[in-house]
Amino acid sequence: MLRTLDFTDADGAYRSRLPRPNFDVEAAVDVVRPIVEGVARHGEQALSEFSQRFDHVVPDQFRVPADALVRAADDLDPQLAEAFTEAIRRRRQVAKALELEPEMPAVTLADGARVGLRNIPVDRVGLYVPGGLAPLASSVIMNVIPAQVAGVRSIAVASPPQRDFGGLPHPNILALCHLLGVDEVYAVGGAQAVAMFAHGVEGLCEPVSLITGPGNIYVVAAKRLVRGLVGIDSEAGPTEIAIVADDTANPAYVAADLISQAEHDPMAASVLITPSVDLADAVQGELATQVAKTRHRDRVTTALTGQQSAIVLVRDIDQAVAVADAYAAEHLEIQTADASAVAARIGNAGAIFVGDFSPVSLGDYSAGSTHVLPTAGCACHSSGLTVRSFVRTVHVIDYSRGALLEVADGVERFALAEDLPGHAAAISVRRR
Ligand code: HSO
Ligand code: ZN
Repeated sequence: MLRTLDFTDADGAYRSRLPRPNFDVEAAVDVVRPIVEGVARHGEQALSEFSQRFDHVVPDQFRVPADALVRAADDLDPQLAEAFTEAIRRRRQVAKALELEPEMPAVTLADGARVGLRNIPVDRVGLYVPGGLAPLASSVIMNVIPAQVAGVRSIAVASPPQRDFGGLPHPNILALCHLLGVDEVYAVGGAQAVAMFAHGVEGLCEPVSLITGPGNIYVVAAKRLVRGLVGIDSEAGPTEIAIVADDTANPAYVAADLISQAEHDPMAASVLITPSVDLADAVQGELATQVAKTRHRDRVTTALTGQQSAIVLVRDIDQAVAVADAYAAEHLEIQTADASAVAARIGNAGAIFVGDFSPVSLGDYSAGSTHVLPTAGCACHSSGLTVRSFVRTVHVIDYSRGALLEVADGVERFALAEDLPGHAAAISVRRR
């Protein structure tokens, strides 16, 4: 089912030889520009028009009423509510224990010369939760918790109105907002939601400073358009999984995990990197059996047979690590002998899932880690969404007169070397 790429004779230049989906954000930017401008100019009237056109329903009110949030939480199946609560608890524990940077004391460079760092949370953020092929309620947890732990004062959530739910976002999304204590929720989807957050809509929604959260190509394109006016998290493309596995791996696990991410999107990428031809054959066999039984077999098949998915045959685990680093997967699983040691050698990945019992599906919901992760190779320069994503680090410079005079000659010389005498004067005026 997966095509095979034989890298056993290849040395380097892996990145350009590895498959990627065709995801043309620039083309989508032209499509969303009138939507973003429409919302910026005409506010709610434009939201109604685009809701009708893209979501085929116009909510009675774009702001979800408080009682709808409470009702959604009350109506939750108790066992699902328990699963939500446990996922929240674990994600919050990791965010507080590992991602919240303690404020360090300022450094004293000389008598009276101090430089410190202050972590200041972004004041107001807009979090987008997709509807689309499957409304991803878990994304509420992954966006809201790091923002809350960072200390963001004002959090707004937007998710597309659903015709089947009377123009409200999916009830699980509303229930999770309520469980997390978020009461500013909008039934607004896609590029319109990004525009609403970035520009604000009079009488409805104040503009935000930062927009995060995954979405389809139009959401990504809209974020690219408003970037600068507001901050955005990294641009998320179709989801991807890479698995480094050897002949100790269980082919049924490997196949199930490849299918799990292919289930998201016909453009999703599933890549197996292995030195074992036997494992590759066994995984192909498992895929044939498991795909036939899976509910979303059409889009899974499209994703697995697409040019973006493959089995990459390598010489050994060393080469597997090099290829995995070149791919810089959003999700990288290691199913090999001594998986921790192999994982420790990985330089580029959004998240690393170690061993047979840490599948990506666990991380999607309840591992405690984030599932908002860099795609398309961006893991070589970007991180997933954590508390840090919601904090700015501000240098605080506090010098006395004496401490300034100690470096004054150097600063003035430096400024004159850049032909900026005004800069030098701002020092020399303090000599008198
Ligand atoms: N695997 C997706 C996140 C997700 N999966 C949400 C299920 N629900 C991108 O990391
Ligand atoms: Zn997933």
